[in-house]
Amino acid sequence: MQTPDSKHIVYISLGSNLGDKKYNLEKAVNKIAGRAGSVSAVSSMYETEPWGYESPNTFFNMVVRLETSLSPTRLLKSAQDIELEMGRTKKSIDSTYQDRIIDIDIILYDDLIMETQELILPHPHFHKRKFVLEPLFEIDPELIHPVLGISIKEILQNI
Ligand code: PH2
Ligand code: MG
Ligand code: MG
Repeated sequence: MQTPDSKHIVYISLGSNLGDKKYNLEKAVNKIAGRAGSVSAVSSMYETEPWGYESPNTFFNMVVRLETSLSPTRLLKSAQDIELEMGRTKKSIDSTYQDRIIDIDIILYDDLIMETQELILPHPHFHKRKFVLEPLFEIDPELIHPVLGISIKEILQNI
């Protein structure tokens, strides 16, 4: 049973490729910690090339582990609020990714598998993206992908 104080373990991926990128990541992590729960692990920041679209602006990416009592939907709303407060504008144009001040994505929420219009868990692309897998590996290499049934370490070895 889920009570209001149940703790859920969530992994969140953050990325920024505009402005003071490292500062943007730090600010977003502080905002998450201030309103969504307690941040129990933080990866290093990784400089990465834009994946899936062309841009001269490289990214900084990181992953944090969050312990939260928020539901997936509430947590998503909280992440979206933070993105907006930090000045995030367009998400994509004609389904092409855009440069951004901050992107906050829920990657895993316990071992929950769900799909609604607004949120798919686990994140449907993260197992293909080194910019998520590498920082996640740094925090929890043995973590099992709930759909693929293999660890982050194994996913990275096969990529
Ligand atoms: N996010 C994307 C698309 N491409 N590439 C990098 N390196 N880092 C990202 O965070 C990223 C991306 C969509 O959200
Ligand atoms: Mg994203
Ligand atoms: Mg996003």
